[in-house]
Amino acid sequence: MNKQATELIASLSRADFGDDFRWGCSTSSFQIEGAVDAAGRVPSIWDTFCKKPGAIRDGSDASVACDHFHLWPQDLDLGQSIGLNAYRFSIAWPRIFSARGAAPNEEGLAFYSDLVDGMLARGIEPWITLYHWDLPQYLQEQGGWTNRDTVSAFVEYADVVTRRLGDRVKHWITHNEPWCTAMHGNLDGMHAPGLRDVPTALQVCHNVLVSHGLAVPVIRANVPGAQVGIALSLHPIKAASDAALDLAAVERHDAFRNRWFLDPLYGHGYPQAPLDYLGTNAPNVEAGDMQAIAAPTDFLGVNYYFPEVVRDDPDGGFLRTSVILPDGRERTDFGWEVAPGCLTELMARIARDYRPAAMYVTENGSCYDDHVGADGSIDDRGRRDYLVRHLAAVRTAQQQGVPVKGYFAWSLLDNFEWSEGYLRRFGLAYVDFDTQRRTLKLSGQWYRDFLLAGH
Ligand code: IFM
Repeated sequence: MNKQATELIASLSRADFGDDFRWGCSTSSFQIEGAVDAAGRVPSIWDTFCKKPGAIRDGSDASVACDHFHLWPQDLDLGQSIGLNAYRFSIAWPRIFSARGAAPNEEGLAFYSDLVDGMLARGIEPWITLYHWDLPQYLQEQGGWTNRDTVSAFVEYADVVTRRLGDRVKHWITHNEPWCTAMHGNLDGMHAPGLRDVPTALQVCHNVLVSHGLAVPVIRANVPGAQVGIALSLHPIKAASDAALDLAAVERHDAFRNRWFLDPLYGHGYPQAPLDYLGTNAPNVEAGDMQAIAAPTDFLGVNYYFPEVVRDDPDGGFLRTSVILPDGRERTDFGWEVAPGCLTELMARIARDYRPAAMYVTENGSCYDDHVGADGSIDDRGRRDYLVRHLAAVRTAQQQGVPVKGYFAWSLLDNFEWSEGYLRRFGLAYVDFDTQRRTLKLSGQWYRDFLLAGH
């Protein structure tokens, strides 16, 4: 057991975080729902991508996943048993609109309406993400996020969903991790739709941000008392060495990885340096776009997993940087560095540079290769320690005056981890994908005991 974690377990208390702190878990529609053909759902870009040979490492797809579409009552019971007071999930756009211009699908809306009622009945506050990567395939066929009509389609989708659920759901996240939507989807091809093209990736990124900005006032108009935000994947960037070239590489990498999103969202426009070296690859920005992107929000969602270490590299793409994996660092079984202090540092920096009214850790979690013991238990103390240490990092940020008001662990359940298929487990509950049995791991039991003890 990690010595630091042992000491933290003894000293950390839920009460320290304040009475109105949100204690949650996060999930996303495509990763858990399954039932891809049920109740009028049409294919998403991820259903298509999964069919591409070699796209998913274990050759799997999410047609069943955790079968949450059918098993949601027991999943909400699980969340309630852990003591969650909030739960972040996403809506599958292909369940709501079956074609461009079609009427909203009542069966899809009813599914989410029942899910929301199920949360409220269990004392769990629903937090909705509108876009967690499952774009309807019919929109990709007209150019996906490169087509401005997809921006309009998103705003219409946000309008319909918030009209229907806004009487009960007050917390709305427009997009999850636009960096991944744009760059994994269109630059490195790791995610759907699997493209590798710099201008496409940059235009997707811009249009996604515009769609966020245009949706914000629509959500506010439909939802009395709405709290609206966006969830960004953010990484503190560290230099591979003290060499001046590597320090400059940090600036370039950070400007694109983090500031490319934070700066325009908080009204500063895109950082100039990346615009300069992007040259003709820079996105087409229409009049009014930057004002739209800077629509005031109520909170920032911070998805934090690990820092990145970079070095100067003339062959390292348009950023001329390479991400390296230094030896001797503590890592999860996915190879991601474990660096809780970087979460404190990241939130303090955001508070200082952008002054969001509130911040929530909307995702944080770890992937370890779990083993089911002879007695059926899962002793995932690596994940438990990761959780404890990152909660302590959040508390430290709070003590420094950072307005962090909630923590959502990724994830409630093991699920479909995108291009890794089912090879990577992040859940606080273990899912046996043959039987769909859920078993709370040691980490989930610790979270439960921590939450219930302080209540
Ligand atoms: O599973 C993903 C999630 O969908 C988005 N954020 C990172 C998680 C772990 O990779």
